[in-house]
Amino acid sequence: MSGMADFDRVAADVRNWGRWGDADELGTLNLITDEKVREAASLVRAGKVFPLGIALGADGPMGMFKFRTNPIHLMTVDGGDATAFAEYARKWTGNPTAQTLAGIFDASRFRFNDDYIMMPLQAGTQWDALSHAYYDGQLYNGFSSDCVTSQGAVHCGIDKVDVKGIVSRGVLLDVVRHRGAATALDHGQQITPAELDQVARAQGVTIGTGDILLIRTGWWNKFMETANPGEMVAGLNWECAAWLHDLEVAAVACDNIAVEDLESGVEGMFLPLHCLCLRDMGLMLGEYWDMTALAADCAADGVYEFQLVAPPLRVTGGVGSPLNPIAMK
Ligand code: UVW
Repeated sequence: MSGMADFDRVAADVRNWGRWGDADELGTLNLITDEKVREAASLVRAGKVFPLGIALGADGPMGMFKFRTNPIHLMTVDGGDATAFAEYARKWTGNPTAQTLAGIFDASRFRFNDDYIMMPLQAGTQWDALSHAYYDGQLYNGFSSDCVTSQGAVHCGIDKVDVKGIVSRGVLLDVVRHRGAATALDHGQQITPAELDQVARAQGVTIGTGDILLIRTGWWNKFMETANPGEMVAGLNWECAAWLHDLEVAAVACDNIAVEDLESGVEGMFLPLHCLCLRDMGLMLGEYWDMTALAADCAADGVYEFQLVAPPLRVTGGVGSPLNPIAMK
């Protein structure tokens, strides 16, 4: 177990504050250059498309943290309304919504359905914005944490990264396959920088500046088997933050709940990798990315690089966003 002095030393080493200017809110996404985007596009060779987003619905993986529920999907107009309201306008008045629907259905053969989704922005496949986690009263680049209020994040919100897309070369590191695990990594043996280097070497893939790294732990596959949102599966240890910094990756995503292992590794600090990546490095974290089909294809053709298109929703002041990232080979 490391102590707070170790954490503070690493935090000082990896801190990117001021590197792209005092007003910067993009963080390591700055490492994605035009050339990187062109390189990523050149990786689409076979025409294969892999959506990485999980289904948004009541059966989702929320449950470990009681402050987050699974998405709630509600219909506001459906086939029942089409039947009920076709006659409504002739019989009843007094409900303007019903009158409007009745007017539409009565006037022509046109029918439609409408719906809502209500969900925490962290309830599915997501990006954590740079304002999602912090410590000591400061966000990435030194912005004061009180700029995030009930009205959203004035600085480092998910809307601030919109200009980047986000598109880059994606690289998958399949730790499940590397360890020969049946479904998911056993909890207890955290993923280390040395192991990630070994996985990359074994897969014959290099990691370059501006890449977005996808690391597979099998958490999602385990959850699909057990429906237990409290599944414990090994994640990245906190020292991976320095490794990500040295490799100059633009962002990192996992198929698990928090990217990092839920057993901290730093006495007195919960989710230290979150703090180092989001707050010190300005590096966004992706969680609950379903890499199953992509990993199977990479294992089959031996190609672990691809174009990754992963734009968040432009939620004004949001501290995260659901998305459906797409890998293309
Ligand atoms: C927290 O940081 C609390 O959660 P997440 O793992 O979703 O980023």
